[in-house]
Amino acid sequence: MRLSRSFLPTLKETPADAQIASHRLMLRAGLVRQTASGIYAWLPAGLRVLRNIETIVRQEQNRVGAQELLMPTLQSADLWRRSGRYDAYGPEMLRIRDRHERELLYGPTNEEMITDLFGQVVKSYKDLPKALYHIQWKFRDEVRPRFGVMRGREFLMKDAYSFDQDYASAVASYQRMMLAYLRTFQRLGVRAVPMVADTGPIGGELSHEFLILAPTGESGVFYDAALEGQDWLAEPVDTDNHQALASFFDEVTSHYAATDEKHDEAAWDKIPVERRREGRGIEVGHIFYFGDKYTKSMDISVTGPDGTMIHPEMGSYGIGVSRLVGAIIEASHDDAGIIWPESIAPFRAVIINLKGGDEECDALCEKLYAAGPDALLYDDRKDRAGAKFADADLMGHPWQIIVGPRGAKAGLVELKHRATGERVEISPEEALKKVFAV
Ligand code: 5CA
Repeated sequence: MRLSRSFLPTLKETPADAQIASHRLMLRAGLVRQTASGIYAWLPAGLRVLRNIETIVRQEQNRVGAQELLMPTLQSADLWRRSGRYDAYGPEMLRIRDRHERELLYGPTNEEMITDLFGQVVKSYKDLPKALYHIQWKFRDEVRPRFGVMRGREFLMKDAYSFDQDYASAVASYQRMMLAYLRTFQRLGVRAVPMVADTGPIGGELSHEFLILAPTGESGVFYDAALEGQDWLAEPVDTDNHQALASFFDEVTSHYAATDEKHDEAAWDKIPVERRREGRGIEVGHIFYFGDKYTKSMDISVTGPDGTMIHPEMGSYGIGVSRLVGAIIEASHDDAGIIWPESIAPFRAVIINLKGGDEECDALCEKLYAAGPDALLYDDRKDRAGAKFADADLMGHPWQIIVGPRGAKAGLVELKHRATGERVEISPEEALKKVFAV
């Protein structure tokens, strides 16, 4: 994309109402604009980040056998009356009436709808297990929407739901999702630590939250350093093997990790001092096992192995896709701007033309731009070099390909790495190869 023709409105000034770095940077880098309290429009660069996150989330969900579908944002109140949650959910639920005075709501989550859909289709234990997910906008009328997309009212969530014939199989589904989450967050370029959690309005007895460490996080976190540095991508776990899943799960959960709500001083004191890690964290994912809470209350059953009817055991598994954009920036930025992990950057590189109008600079930039893929941005604006550098740092592209008159004469460009600040002078072909041949 050419910056001169794009809709990527960067701001020099710091927006007055944004309290934390990620919110300021998301506005300044032109990723989002607020349209109403806690509701945001995603501008082209922001949307590219969301889509990149979705792709990784999707691949890792598919990898553990979850199937994607798409449920609507609007749901009928009657569906929620069946589980008893319509009245219990409280003022966070946005309730709507249509022209026939029928009661609807904007979905804050989808346990009821997926349970109903499941019940319409699956009639026997032989069709279990099943795991289904979608990536859809949710609405929760938060009392205090704040920190931009981090605590919005409308937000994008990946929510998955598992159905199993018994406890052992349901626990394996839960463990499979935990692995998928650890792999997902690692691929997104961040460390998210799973911590024992409360279940809140979703209910159930087993639950973990995944927290990204950042000083502005809403929760205090305490964890054992043994949880750092584990490589979930390099160590494949056979997710069809309950034994292998259980030992993976036991390994992860054997190390202490808790938010302030669940913190246990006695257990903490037993961890060697040099391994204690304390800080703040942002919740980017939350997984729940709640047995037959919904299948029972909504009267959904399937034929069991001995011919009697059973209520399948369920779990639900959320990832805050739009919140992740803010959380990742919170964990990865400096004074100059965003430092995108390569896997989700809206653009992988920007070509910075230091002297627009110079025949050799223009020709070299055009040649580079024509040879690059869609993820190559070209700053062809008639601006000063300083302004282009500042915008490139602000927008956080992992690589900057800098083209100046001296280099252009010699057939060379400067390649700058945003995260480390390292610069090398190389040929345009080598620069493209280095940036895009991953
Ligand atoms: N049904 C379950 C799991 S599918 C559920 O709704 N879980 S949740 O309430 O924990 O939400 C899942 C994730 O959505 C959270 O971990 C968080 O990352 C994200 N989220 C929740 N509320 C908001 C909000 N107001 N703004 C942005 N993201 C949010």
